[in-house]
Amino acid sequence: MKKIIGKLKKLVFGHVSILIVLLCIVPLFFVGGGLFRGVEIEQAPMEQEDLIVVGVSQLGSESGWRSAHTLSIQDALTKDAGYFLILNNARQMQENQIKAIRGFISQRVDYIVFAPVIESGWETVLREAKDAEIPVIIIDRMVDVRDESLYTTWIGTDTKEEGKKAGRWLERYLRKMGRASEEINIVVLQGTLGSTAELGRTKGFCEIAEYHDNWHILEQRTGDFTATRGKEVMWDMLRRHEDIDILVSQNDDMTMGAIEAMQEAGISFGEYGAVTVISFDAIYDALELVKKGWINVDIECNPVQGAYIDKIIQRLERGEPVEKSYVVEENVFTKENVEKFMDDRTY
Ligand code: GYE
Repeated sequence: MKKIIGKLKKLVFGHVSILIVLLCIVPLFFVGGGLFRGVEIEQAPMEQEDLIVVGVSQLGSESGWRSAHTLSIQDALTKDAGYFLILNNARQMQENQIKAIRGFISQRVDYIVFAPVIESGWETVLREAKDAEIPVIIIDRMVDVRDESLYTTWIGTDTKEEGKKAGRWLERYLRKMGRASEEINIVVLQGTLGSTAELGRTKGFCEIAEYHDNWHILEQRTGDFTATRGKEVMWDMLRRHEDIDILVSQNDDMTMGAIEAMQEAGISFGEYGAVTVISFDAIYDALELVKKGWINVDIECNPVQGAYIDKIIQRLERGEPVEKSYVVEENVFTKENVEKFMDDRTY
């Protein structure tokens, strides 16, 4: 009998202890998942030790340009090229980017790469990365920090120059049309406020506009770089301003939204229309509209930055010095030159 009771005890306590262990372990899984809920950071498996682990925080997926940018990173940082890529989408939220970067630091990745949604507010997290001795490569947009040693290098575009190109194109265009001394009403659809692309393009265009007393910027408003917001804001601007001559739209997605708004409102635009359209990015779909004469000019912004990241990491791996910034090349497209560039455009 004693033996039987003993066996029963073992069985019951054996199960109870398994249960206790399970009760302790299972919540840990949930907590672990919860730490990065909404940020979804992939763990680098142990067997990837011979690969270079790169944590990339992409700011979102708001535009065609952004998709091309993300793709170029994925194309460059492949396993075949020796990388283990952890890619995180911050969905336009700085706090998600900060969480992702902290996650990369705690995983001790080899490099942190990130495209900051806006310029301000990065000091603390960048200092954490520096203290952890993880090199940081900033891509696309810039950060506004006093201490430049908080990042290793930056790869991006000269967005202020892009804004100036738009202004200079408009000067030439108005001269060509014999309208250089007419009163010209301009509306501007801005990108995400406080982002390098918005700040640079706004500043660059305004610098040229300042030389012309007859250029009137009626309104500048953000459409957050998306087609939906671009359409909504354009609708509202058309309702409130009767005589818009020029639309400056800081990316192609907003331009496409604004075009829809103008079509619905019965306003003509483009080469033969009332509203001259100036756009930025030059993604394939927009170049088609340049070819059709719907967009008068598209100022290129080059999203193909993945190969630069690879080159820089390889240099750093060999212990070679890198520049503090790399600016990618860009063009200006109008109906006259657009066709010869379209064949090679993959985005
Ligand atoms: O122009 C826009 C995107 O930061 C340069 O962000 C980039 C901009 C690009 O959403 O389409």
